[in-house]
Amino acid sequence: MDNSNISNLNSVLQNFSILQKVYNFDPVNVGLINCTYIVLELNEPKYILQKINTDVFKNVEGLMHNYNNVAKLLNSNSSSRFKIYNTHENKSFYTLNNNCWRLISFVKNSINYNTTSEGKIAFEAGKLIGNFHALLQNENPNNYIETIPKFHDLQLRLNQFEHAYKNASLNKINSTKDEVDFIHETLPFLKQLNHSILPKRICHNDTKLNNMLFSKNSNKALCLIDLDTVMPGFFYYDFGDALRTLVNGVMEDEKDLEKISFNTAMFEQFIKGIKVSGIKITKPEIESLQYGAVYMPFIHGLRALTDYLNNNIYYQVSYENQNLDRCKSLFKSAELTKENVSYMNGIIKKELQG
Ligand code: GN1
Ligand code: MG
Repeated sequence: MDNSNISNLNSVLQNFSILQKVYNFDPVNVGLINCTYIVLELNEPKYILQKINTDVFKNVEGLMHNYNNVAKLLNSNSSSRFKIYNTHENKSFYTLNNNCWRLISFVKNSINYNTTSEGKIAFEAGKLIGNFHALLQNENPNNYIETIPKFHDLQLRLNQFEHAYKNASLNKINSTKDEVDFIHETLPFLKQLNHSILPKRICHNDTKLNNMLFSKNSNKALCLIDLDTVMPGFFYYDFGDALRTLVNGVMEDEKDLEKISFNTAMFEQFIKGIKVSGIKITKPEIESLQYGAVYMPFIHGLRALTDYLNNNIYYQVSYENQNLDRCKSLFKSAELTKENVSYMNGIIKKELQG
């Protein structure tokens, strides 16, 4: 990072109530929306500084309202606390030229993973998702703001896809024939779910593996990070989003589709982790889990495809066709998961419907 960037980031930090000194920064490049930096004090990670993408998160007040609500609850019940630092004006974010910045503490001795094949991590991840929902199960969804309306709504994402498809270049349309076929083949399965019998819960809505922190020493799950999309939703969102990143064994833009798997051992560990957590889910919720396992890689693939057709206006990409690669890989995950629906149902019934 060059000196002028370091100096700009230090000027941002001067607006927060922390010890004023010259810090160093380590950019985190895995997020697709916000810009994230680890703030280093003498090479030790001390804070996480983030520039919130206000094109995506238009209501930052609402986002921080949800964020603070959940952080308060989580911090009162977990050993791995993280602190949100306020500005000198006692606000939870700092605004400069239409940019909003947020500062939180770095959780000590923590590590996160982009992929894993360790059963213990899948088990811990299941426990973490279950515990997160157990803590939030009495929250009133009306006290939370839907900062991105219909974030995981199938019909909204289909409408956005169709709009992009109509306006896309012939080249792009020709390069996405297999993906479009896959959408049509999978929709009848996805449209089966009856949402009217599912309770609305406060969900994290972005529970991929690299949003979970584990202890560096013991690999025990510590906490979920990236609370930006905490909003009302359905349990199967968080279930399916975590599961996809535990069973497929690859990053979501993996080009070699042969490497993508549905790892049943990881699936079983994840379910066992949910079972031992404190969460109580209803029978219709249990029945929605196999659906969520397919739905989440599908919906992310669909959104990536839409952004590819729109010439990458939403996600940050590091090369031109990255969104198409993400779509292909996520659709492959959805396809393999769908082939395992009866298998998943057997395990889910045995473990969770006692
Ligand atoms: C985005 O920026 P990041 O990685 O936290 C996206 C999620 C996707 C994810 C794909 C607000 O999250 O829905 O799952 O990319 N967040 C938003 O890895 O669109
Ligand atoms: Mg996120």
